[in-house]
Amino acid sequence: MTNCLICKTKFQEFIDFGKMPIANAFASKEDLENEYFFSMKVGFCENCKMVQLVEQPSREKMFHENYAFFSSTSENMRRHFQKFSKSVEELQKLNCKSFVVEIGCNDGIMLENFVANNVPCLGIEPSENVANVAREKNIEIINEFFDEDLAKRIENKYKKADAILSANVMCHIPYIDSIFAGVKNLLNDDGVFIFEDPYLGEVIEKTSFDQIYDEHVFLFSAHSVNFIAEKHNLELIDLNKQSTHGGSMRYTIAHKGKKCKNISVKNWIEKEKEIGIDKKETYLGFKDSVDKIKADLISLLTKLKNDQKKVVAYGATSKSTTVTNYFGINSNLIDCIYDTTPIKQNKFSPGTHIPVLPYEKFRESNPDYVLLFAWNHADEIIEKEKSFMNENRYWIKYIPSVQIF
Ligand code: JHZ
Ligand code: SAH
Ligand code: ZN
Repeated sequence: MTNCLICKTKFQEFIDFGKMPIANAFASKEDLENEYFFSMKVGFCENCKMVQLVEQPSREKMFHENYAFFSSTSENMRRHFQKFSKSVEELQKLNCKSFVVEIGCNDGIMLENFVANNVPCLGIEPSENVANVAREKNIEIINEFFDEDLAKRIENKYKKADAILSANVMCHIPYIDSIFAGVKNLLNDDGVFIFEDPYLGEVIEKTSFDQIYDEHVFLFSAHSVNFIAEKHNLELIDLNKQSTHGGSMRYTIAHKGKKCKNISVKNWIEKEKEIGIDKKETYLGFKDSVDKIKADLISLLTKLKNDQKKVVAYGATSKSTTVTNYFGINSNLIDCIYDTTPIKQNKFSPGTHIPVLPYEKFRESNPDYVLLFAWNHADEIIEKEKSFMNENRYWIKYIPSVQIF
Protein backbone atom coordinates (compact mmCIF):
# COMPACT_ATOMS: atom_id res chain seq x y z
CA MET A 1 0.00 0.00 0.00
CA THR A 2 1.18 3.53 -0.79
CA ASN A 3 0.16 6.92 0.59
CA CYS A 4 -1.72 9.14 -1.89
CA LEU A 5 0.27 12.23 -2.91
CA ILE A 6 -2.86 14.36 -2.62
CA CYS A 7 -4.81 13.16 0.41
CA LYS A 8 -2.44 10.64 2.10
CA THR A 9 -5.04 7.82 2.00
CA LYS A 10 -3.45 4.41 1.37
CA PHE A 11 -4.04 2.95 -2.08
CA GLN A 12 -3.25 -0.22 -4.00
CA GLU A 13 -1.59 -0.35 -7.43
CA PHE A 14 -3.60 -1.74 -10.37
CA ILE A 15 -0.80 -2.15 -12.92
CA ASP A 16 2.91 -2.86 -12.61
CA PHE A 17 4.98 -2.03 -15.73
CA GLY A 18 8.20 -3.35 -14.19
CA LYS A 19 11.52 -1.51 -14.56
CA MET A 20 11.36 1.60 -16.74
CA PRO A 21 14.05 4.06 -17.85
CA ILE A 22 13.64 7.86 -18.00
CA ALA A 23 11.30 8.31 -20.99
CA ASN A 24 13.29 11.17 -22.53
CA ALA A 25 16.80 9.87 -21.76
CA PHE A 26 17.90 9.19 -25.33
CA ALA A 27 21.31 7.64 -24.90
CA SER A 28 24.56 7.94 -26.79
CA LYS A 29 26.72 4.80 -27.09
CA GLU A 30 28.73 5.74 -23.98
CA ASP A 31 25.56 6.26 -21.89
CA LEU A 32 24.15 2.81 -22.58
CA GLU A 33 25.95 1.09 -19.71
CA ASN A 34 24.68 3.24 -16.86
CA GLU A 35 21.06 3.86 -17.67
CA TYR A 36 18.79 4.67 -14.73
CA PHE A 37 15.68 2.54 -14.10
CA PHE A 38 12.80 2.90 -11.66
CA SER A 39 9.89 0.65 -10.81
CA MET A 40 6.76 1.91 -12.59
CA LYS A 41 3.48 1.02 -10.89
CA VAL A 42 0.18 2.89 -11.04
CA GLY A 43 -2.61 3.05 -8.50
CA PHE A 44 -5.97 4.71 -7.83
CA CYS A 45 -6.86 6.54 -4.62
CA GLU A 46 -10.47 5.81 -3.69
CA ASN A 47 -10.70 8.91 -1.53
CA CYS A 48 -9.61 11.77 -3.86
CA LYS A 49 -9.95 9.73 -7.11
CA MET A 50 -6.42 10.46 -8.28
CA VAL A 51 -4.65 7.96 -10.55
CA GLN A 52 -0.95 8.21 -9.78
CA LEU A 53 2.50 6.64 -9.98
CA VAL A 54 3.68 4.81 -6.87
CA GLU A 55 7.25 5.95 -7.47
CA GLN A 56 8.72 8.71 -9.68
CA PRO A 57 12.36 9.58 -10.43
CA SER A 58 13.59 12.91 -9.04
CA ARG A 59 12.73 16.04 -11.02
CA GLU A 60 16.41 16.73 -11.72
CA LYS A 61 16.72 13.37 -13.48
CA MET A 62 13.88 14.30 -15.84
CA PHE A 63 14.13 18.07 -16.40
CA HIS A 64 17.54 19.57 -17.04
CA GLU A 65 19.76 21.30 -19.60
CA ASN A 66 19.47 18.36 -22.02
CA TYR A 67 15.72 17.87 -21.93
CA ALA A 68 14.70 16.14 -25.16
CA PHE A 69 11.12 17.31 -25.70
CA PHE A 70 10.68 20.54 -27.68
CA SER A 71 7.05 21.64 -27.86
CA SER A 72 7.26 23.35 -31.25
CA THR A 73 7.95 20.18 -33.26
CA SER A 74 4.27 19.93 -34.21
CA GLU A 75 2.53 22.48 -36.44
CA ASN A 76 -0.80 21.37 -35.10
CA MET A 77 0.31 22.09 -31.53
CA ARG A 78 1.48 25.57 -32.58
CA ARG A 79 -2.00 26.28 -33.87
CA HIS A 80 -3.49 24.79 -30.71
CA PHE A 81 -1.51 27.20 -28.50
CA GLN A 82 -2.38 30.17 -30.73
CA LYS A 83 -6.05 29.42 -30.11
CA PHE A 84 -5.46 28.73 -26.41
CA SER A 85 -3.75 32.09 -25.85
CA LYS A 86 -6.40 33.94 -27.86
CA SER A 87 -9.15 32.40 -25.72
CA VAL A 88 -7.36 33.57 -22.55
CA GLU A 89 -6.92 37.09 -23.96
CA GLU A 90 -10.65 37.24 -24.61
CA LEU A 91 -11.74 35.67 -21.32
CA GLN A 92 -9.57 37.96 -19.16
CA LYS A 93 -9.65 40.97 -21.51
CA LEU A 94 -5.86 41.09 -21.45
CA ASN A 95 -3.92 44.16 -22.57
CA CYS A 96 -0.54 45.86 -22.12
CA LYS A 97 -1.21 46.33 -18.38
CA SER A 98 -1.99 42.66 -17.72
CA PHE A 99 0.35 39.95 -16.47
CA VAL A 100 0.39 36.32 -17.61
CA VAL A 101 2.54 33.59 -16.05
CA GLU A 102 3.10 30.24 -17.71
CA ILE A 103 4.36 27.26 -15.70
CA GLY A 104 6.53 25.01 -17.88
CA CYS A 105 6.61 27.13 -21.03
CA ASN A 106 9.21 24.92 -22.75
CA ASP A 107 10.34 26.60 -26.03
CA GLY A 108 7.71 29.35 -25.79
CA ILE A 109 5.05 27.77 -28.01
CA MET A 110 2.28 29.47 -25.98
CA LEU A 111 3.90 32.68 -24.72
CA GLU A 112 5.19 33.79 -28.13
CA ASN A 113 1.56 34.62 -28.91
CA PHE A 114 1.28 36.97 -25.90
CA VAL A 115 4.59 38.62 -26.82
CA ALA A 116 3.27 39.18 -30.36
CA ASN A 117 0.14 40.85 -28.92
CA ASN A 118 2.04 43.00 -26.43
CA VAL A 119 0.63 41.28 -23.33
CA PRO A 120 3.30 41.19 -20.57
CA CYS A 121 4.18 37.62 -19.67
CA LEU A 122 6.69 35.48 -17.82
CA GLY A 123 7.67 31.87 -18.45
CA ILE A 124 8.86 29.49 -15.74
CA GLU A 125 10.98 26.75 -17.25
CA PRO A 126 13.54 24.60 -15.37
CA SER A 127 14.96 22.85 -18.45
CA GLU A 128 17.61 25.28 -19.62
CA ASN A 129 18.00 24.17 -23.23
CA VAL A 130 14.32 24.59 -24.09
CA ALA A 131 14.15 27.77 -21.97
CA ASN A 132 16.90 29.27 -24.10
CA VAL A 133 14.85 28.72 -27.25
CA ALA A 134 12.03 30.67 -25.59
CA ARG A 135 14.45 33.45 -24.65
CA GLU A 136 15.43 33.76 -28.30
CA LYS A 137 11.78 34.60 -28.96
CA ASN A 138 12.06 37.59 -26.56
CA ILE A 139 10.16 35.82 -23.81
CA GLU A 140 11.25 36.58 -20.26
CA ILE A 141 12.11 33.34 -18.49
CA ILE A 142 12.91 32.21 -14.96
CA ASN A 143 15.00 29.05 -15.29
CA GLU A 144 13.69 27.32 -12.14
CA PHE A 145 11.04 24.86 -10.96
CA PHE A 146 7.80 26.62 -10.03
CA ASP A 147 6.65 26.11 -6.45
CA GLU A 148 5.19 28.08 -3.53
CA ASP A 149 8.46 29.83 -2.79
CA LEU A 150 9.06 30.94 -6.39
CA ALA A 151 5.45 32.18 -6.59
CA LYS A 152 6.17 34.54 -3.66
CA ARG A 153 9.34 35.81 -5.31
CA ILE A 154 7.47 36.43 -8.57
CA GLU A 155 4.79 38.41 -6.76
CA ASN A 156 7.45 40.51 -5.01
CA LYS A 157 9.43 41.24 -8.15
CA TYR A 158 6.50 41.62 -10.59
CA LYS A 159 2.86 41.58 -9.41
CA LYS A 160 -0.11 39.25 -9.12
CA ALA A 161 -1.17 37.53 -12.34
CA ASP A 162 -4.38 37.89 -14.34
CA ALA A 163 -3.86 34.45 -15.76
CA ILE A 164 -1.62 31.56 -14.78
CA LEU A 165 -1.40 28.99 -17.56
CA SER A 166 0.11 25.56 -17.88
CA ALA A 167 -0.11 22.78 -20.46
CA ASN A 168 1.18 19.26 -19.96
CA VAL A 169 3.07 20.25 -16.83
CA MET A 170 0.74 19.95 -13.82
CA CYS A 171 0.46 16.18 -14.25
CA HIS A 172 4.28 16.02 -14.00
CA ILE A 173 4.58 17.50 -10.53
CA PRO A 174 4.29 15.33 -7.37
CA TYR A 175 4.59 18.41 -5.10
CA ILE A 176 1.35 19.74 -6.59
CA ASP A 177 0.20 21.10 -3.20
CA SER A 178 3.08 23.56 -3.32
CA ILE A 179 2.07 24.54 -6.88
CA PHE A 180 -1.55 25.17 -5.89
CA ALA A 181 -0.49 27.10 -2.79
CA GLY A 182 1.75 29.23 -5.03
CA VAL A 183 -1.02 29.77 -7.56
CA LYS A 184 -3.45 30.75 -4.78
CA ASN A 185 -1.03 33.51 -3.70
CA LEU A 186 0.05 34.67 -7.13
CA LEU A 187 -3.40 34.90 -8.69
CA ASN A 188 -5.22 38.25 -8.83
CA ASP A 189 -8.62 38.47 -7.15
CA ASP A 190 -10.34 37.82 -10.45
CA GLY A 191 -7.52 35.92 -12.07
CA VAL A 192 -7.80 32.45 -13.56
CA PHE A 193 -5.54 29.42 -13.45
CA ILE A 194 -6.01 27.39 -16.63
CA PHE A 195 -4.21 24.15 -17.27
CA GLU A 196 -4.60 21.14 -19.52
CA ASP A 197 -3.27 17.60 -19.41
CA PRO A 198 -4.01 14.16 -20.88
CA TYR A 199 -7.45 13.16 -19.60
CA LEU A 200 -7.97 10.05 -17.50
CA GLY A 201 -11.34 9.38 -19.15
CA GLU A 202 -9.60 9.06 -22.54
CA VAL A 203 -6.84 6.87 -21.15
CA ILE A 204 -9.45 4.43 -19.83
CA GLU A 205 -11.62 4.59 -22.94
CA LYS A 206 -8.74 4.17 -25.42
CA THR A 207 -6.45 2.04 -23.25
CA SER A 208 -3.81 4.69 -24.00
CA PHE A 209 -1.52 3.18 -21.39
CA ASP A 210 1.49 4.90 -23.02
CA GLN A 211 0.41 8.17 -21.39
CA ILE A 212 1.94 6.57 -18.31
CA TYR A 213 5.70 7.12 -17.98
CA ASP A 214 8.08 8.70 -15.47
CA GLU A 215 7.05 12.32 -16.15
CA HIS A 216 3.31 11.70 -15.81
CA VAL A 217 2.90 11.18 -12.07
CA PHE A 218 -0.85 11.99 -12.27
CA LEU A 219 -3.72 11.26 -14.62
CA PHE A 220 -6.30 13.93 -13.84
CA SER A 221 -10.07 13.95 -14.03
CA ALA A 222 -12.76 16.47 -13.07
CA HIS A 223 -13.10 14.51 -9.82
CA SER A 224 -9.45 14.71 -8.75
CA VAL A 225 -8.83 18.29 -9.93
CA ASN A 226 -11.97 19.41 -8.10
CA PHE A 227 -10.58 17.77 -4.96
CA ILE A 228 -7.20 19.56 -5.14
CA ALA A 229 -8.80 22.92 -5.97
CA GLU A 230 -11.08 22.72 -2.94
CA LYS A 231 -8.19 21.72 -0.72
CA HIS A 232 -6.56 25.06 -1.60
CA ASN A 233 -9.67 27.21 -1.29
CA LEU A 234 -9.89 27.51 -5.06
CA GLU A 235 -12.77 26.46 -7.31
CA LEU A 236 -12.94 24.46 -10.53
CA ILE A 237 -15.25 26.61 -12.66
CA ASP A 238 -15.01 25.17 -16.18
CA LEU A 239 -13.88 22.11 -18.13
CA ASN A 240 -13.15 21.96 -21.84
CA LYS A 241 -12.26 18.79 -23.70
CA GLN A 242 -9.29 19.01 -26.11
CA SER A 243 -8.27 16.65 -28.90
CA THR A 244 -4.54 17.19 -28.34
CA HIS A 245 -2.17 14.53 -26.98
CA GLY A 246 -4.66 11.77 -27.58
CA GLY A 247 -7.45 13.50 -25.64
CA SER A 248 -6.85 16.14 -23.00
CA MET A 249 -8.93 18.18 -20.57
CA ARG A 250 -8.57 21.92 -19.93
CA TYR A 251 -9.38 22.94 -16.34
CA THR A 252 -10.23 26.54 -15.40
CA ILE A 253 -9.83 27.44 -11.73
CA ALA A 254 -10.56 30.67 -9.86
CA HIS A 255 -10.60 31.88 -6.26
CA LYS A 256 -13.50 30.25 -4.42
CA GLY A 257 -16.78 32.10 -4.84
CA LYS A 258 -15.28 34.71 -7.19
CA LYS A 259 -16.66 33.53 -10.52
CA CYS A 260 -19.68 31.66 -11.86
CA LYS A 261 -19.30 27.93 -12.19
CA ASN A 262 -20.05 26.69 -15.68
CA ILE A 263 -22.52 23.80 -16.04
CA SER A 264 -19.67 21.83 -17.66
CA VAL A 265 -18.30 21.01 -14.19
CA LYS A 266 -21.49 19.23 -13.08
CA ASN A 267 -21.85 17.56 -16.48
CA TRP A 268 -18.31 16.14 -16.53
CA ILE A 269 -18.53 14.93 -12.93
CA GLU A 270 -21.73 13.07 -13.84
CA LYS A 271 -20.22 11.69 -17.01
CA GLU A 272 -17.19 10.44 -15.07
CA LYS A 273 -19.48 8.63 -12.65
CA GLU A 274 -21.16 6.93 -15.62
CA ILE A 275 -17.84 5.53 -16.86
CA GLY A 276 -16.79 4.64 -13.30
CA ILE A 277 -13.78 6.95 -12.94
CA ASP A 278 -14.60 7.13 -9.22
CA LYS A 279 -14.69 3.34 -8.62
CA LYS A 280 -11.67 1.12 -8.14
CA GLU A 281 -13.35 -1.76 -10.02
CA THR A 282 -13.02 0.28 -13.24
CA TYR A 283 -9.24 -0.03 -13.08
CA LEU A 284 -9.11 -3.78 -12.51
CA GLY A 285 -9.50 -4.65 -16.20
CA PHE A 286 -6.94 -2.09 -17.40
CA LYS A 287 -3.95 -4.43 -17.24
CA ASP A 288 -5.75 -7.10 -19.28
CA SER A 289 -6.59 -4.54 -21.97
CA VAL A 290 -2.94 -3.42 -22.11
CA ASP A 291 -1.72 -7.02 -22.26
CA LYS A 292 -4.08 -7.74 -25.16
CA ILE A 293 -2.51 -4.87 -27.14
CA LYS A 294 0.90 -6.22 -26.18
CA ALA A 295 0.14 -9.75 -27.42
CA ASP A 296 -1.37 -8.47 -30.69
CA LEU A 297 1.46 -6.04 -31.46
CA ILE A 298 4.25 -8.48 -30.64
CA SER A 299 2.64 -11.19 -32.73
CA LEU A 300 2.22 -8.78 -35.68
CA LEU A 301 5.80 -7.46 -35.49
CA THR A 302 7.17 -11.01 -35.16
CA LYS A 303 5.20 -12.18 -38.20
CA LEU A 304 6.38 -9.21 -40.28
CA LYS A 305 9.96 -9.94 -39.24
CA ASN A 306 9.59 -13.60 -40.25
CA ASP A 307 8.14 -12.48 -43.59
CA GLN A 308 11.25 -10.28 -44.02
CA LYS A 309 9.31 -7.04 -44.12
CA LYS A 310 11.08 -3.81 -43.28
CA VAL A 311 9.47 -2.22 -40.21
CA VAL A 312 10.50 1.23 -38.92
CA ALA A 313 8.89 3.58 -36.38
CA TYR A 314 7.83 7.24 -36.60
CA GLY A 315 8.27 9.66 -33.66
CA ALA A 316 10.61 8.93 -30.74
CA THR A 317 7.94 9.95 -28.25
CA SER A 318 8.12 9.74 -24.47
CA LYS A 319 5.08 7.48 -24.71
CA SER A 320 7.01 4.98 -26.84
CA THR A 321 9.42 4.35 -23.96
CA THR A 322 6.57 2.66 -22.07
CA VAL A 323 5.54 0.71 -25.19
CA THR A 324 9.02 -0.54 -26.11
CA ASN A 325 10.06 -1.38 -22.54
CA TYR A 326 6.84 -3.00 -21.35
CA PHE A 327 6.35 -4.93 -24.61
CA GLY A 328 10.04 -5.79 -25.04
CA ILE A 329 10.38 -4.17 -28.49
CA ASN A 330 14.00 -3.71 -29.53
CA SER A 331 15.92 -3.47 -32.79
CA ASN A 332 15.20 -7.15 -33.53
CA LEU A 333 11.62 -6.11 -34.27
CA ILE A 334 12.00 -2.50 -35.47
CA ASP A 335 14.97 -1.24 -37.49
CA CYS A 336 14.94 2.33 -36.17
CA ILE A 337 12.81 5.33 -35.16
CA TYR A 338 12.74 8.51 -37.26
CA ASP A 339 12.32 11.84 -35.47
CA THR A 340 12.70 15.54 -36.31
CA THR A 341 14.23 16.51 -32.93
CA PRO A 342 18.02 17.05 -33.29
CA ILE A 343 18.85 16.15 -29.64
CA LYS A 344 17.21 12.71 -30.05
CA GLN A 345 18.91 11.89 -33.35
CA ASN A 346 21.79 9.44 -33.67
CA LYS A 347 21.07 8.23 -30.15
CA PHE A 348 19.35 5.10 -28.82
CA SER A 349 15.86 4.84 -27.39
CA PRO A 350 15.78 4.53 -23.57
CA GLY A 351 15.94 0.96 -22.27
CA THR A 352 15.60 -1.09 -25.45
CA HIS A 353 18.15 0.84 -27.53
CA ILE A 354 16.49 1.23 -30.90
CA PRO A 355 18.52 3.65 -33.06
CA VAL A 356 16.88 7.08 -33.51
CA LEU A 357 17.64 8.58 -36.92
CA PRO A 358 17.08 12.01 -38.44
CA TYR A 359 13.68 12.40 -40.04
CA GLU A 360 15.30 13.29 -43.40
CA LYS A 361 16.43 9.67 -43.74
CA PHE A 362 12.85 8.40 -43.48
CA ARG A 363 12.08 9.22 -47.12
CA GLU A 364 15.11 7.23 -48.27
CA SER A 365 14.33 4.24 -46.07
CA ASN A 366 11.78 2.37 -48.19
CA PRO A 367 9.88 0.67 -45.34
CA ASP A 368 7.03 -1.82 -45.77
CA TYR A 369 5.44 -0.90 -42.43
CA VAL A 370 5.69 2.19 -40.23
CA LEU A 371 4.77 1.91 -36.55
CA LEU A 372 3.27 5.23 -35.50
CA PHE A 373 4.65 6.00 -32.04
CA ALA A 374 3.41 9.62 -32.37
CA TRP A 375 -0.20 8.39 -32.76
CA ASN A 376 -1.49 11.57 -31.11
CA HIS A 377 -0.20 13.53 -34.13
CA ALA A 378 -1.74 11.04 -36.62
CA ASP A 379 -3.73 13.64 -38.60
CA GLU A 380 -0.72 15.91 -39.09
CA ILE A 381 1.71 13.08 -39.90
CA ILE A 382 -0.53 11.01 -42.18
CA GLU A 383 -1.31 14.12 -44.21
CA LYS A 384 2.40 15.00 -44.46
CA GLU A 385 3.40 11.47 -45.56
CA LYS A 386 0.40 10.79 -47.80
CA SER A 387 2.24 10.51 -51.11
CA PHE A 388 5.19 8.56 -49.66
CA MET A 389 2.96 6.06 -47.86
CA ASN A 390 0.76 5.51 -50.93
CA GLU A 391 3.46 3.43 -52.56
CA ASN A 392 2.44 0.11 -51.00
CA ARG A 393 3.44 1.03 -47.47
CA TYR A 394 1.31 0.64 -44.36
CA TRP A 395 0.94 2.39 -41.04
CA ILE A 396 0.59 0.37 -37.84
CA LYS A 397 -1.12 1.82 -34.78
CA TYR A 398 -1.85 0.20 -31.42
CA ILE A 399 -4.14 2.65 -29.61
CA PRO A 400 -6.98 1.79 -28.96
CA SER A 401 -6.11 -1.55 -30.61
CA VAL A 402 -3.57 -2.90 -33.09
CA GLN A 403 -4.50 -1.92 -36.64
CA ILE A 404 -2.84 -1.82 -40.04
CA PHE A 405 -4.04 0.96 -42.35
P1 JHZ B 1 4.77 14.00 -28.65
C1 JHZ B 1 5.99 14.90 -24.44
O1 JHZ B 1 5.37 13.65 -24.74
C2 JHZ B 1 6.51 14.86 -23.04
P2 JHZ B 1 5.72 12.90 -26.10
C3 JHZ B 1 5.64 15.50 -22.01
N1 JHZ B 1 5.74 14.72 -20.79
C4 JHZ B 1 4.21 15.59 -22.40
O2 JHZ B 1 3.33 15.53 -21.60
C5 JHZ B 1 3.89 15.91 -23.83
O3 JHZ B 1 5.05 15.93 -24.63
C6 JHZ B 1 3.33 17.29 -23.94
C7 JHZ B 1 8.36 13.93 -33.32
N2 JHZ B 1 7.65 14.33 -34.55
O4 JHZ B 1 4.32 15.34 -28.99
C8 JHZ B 1 8.68 15.05 -32.40
C9 JHZ B 1 8.19 14.03 -35.77
O5 JHZ B 1 9.28 13.42 -35.85
O6 JHZ B 1 3.83 12.90 -29.03
C10 JHZ B 1 8.63 14.39 -31.04
O7 JHZ B 1 9.89 13.82 -30.75
N3 JHZ B 1 7.53 14.42 -36.89
C11 JHZ B 1 6.10 16.89 -21.72
O8 JHZ B 1 7.19 12.85 -26.27
C12 JHZ B 1 7.62 13.28 -31.21
O9 JHZ B 1 7.54 13.02 -32.61
C13 JHZ B 1 6.33 15.06 -36.83
O10 JHZ B 1 5.73 15.37 -37.90
O11 JHZ B 1 4.99 11.61 -26.11
C14 JHZ B 1 6.23 13.70 -30.74
O12 JHZ B 1 6.17 13.70 -29.35
C15 JHZ B 1 5.76 15.34 -35.55
C16 JHZ B 1 4.42 16.03 -35.45
C17 JHZ B 1 6.45 14.95 -34.43
O13 JHZ B 1 5.09 13.98 -27.12
N1 SAH C 1 3.82 23.43 -22.04
C1 SAH C 1 4.57 22.72 -23.04
C2 SAH C 1 5.69 21.89 -22.44
C3 SAH C 1 5.35 20.58 -21.85
S1 SAH C 1 6.83 19.72 -21.42
C4 SAH C 1 3.68 21.90 -23.92
O1 SAH C 1 2.52 21.67 -23.60
O2 SAH C 1 4.16 21.46 -24.96
C5 SAH C 1 6.83 19.83 -19.68
C6 SAH C 1 7.68 20.98 -19.22
O3 SAH C 1 7.46 21.21 -17.83
C7 SAH C 1 9.17 20.71 -19.38
O4 SAH C 1 9.70 21.68 -20.25
C8 SAH C 1 9.72 20.80 -17.95
O5 SAH C 1 11.00 21.36 -17.88
C9 SAH C 1 8.67 21.66 -17.26
N2 SAH C 1 8.55 21.50 -15.79
C10 SAH C 1 8.65 20.40 -15.05
N3 SAH C 1 8.49 20.70 -13.74
C11 SAH C 1 8.24 22.02 -13.66
C12 SAH C 1 7.98 22.95 -12.58
N4 SAH C 1 7.94 22.56 -11.32
N5 SAH C 1 7.80 24.23 -12.90
C13 SAH C 1 7.83 24.66 -14.16
N6 SAH C 1 8.06 23.84 -15.21
C14 SAH C 1 8.26 22.54 -14.96
ZN1 ZN D 1 -6.01 10.56 -2.51
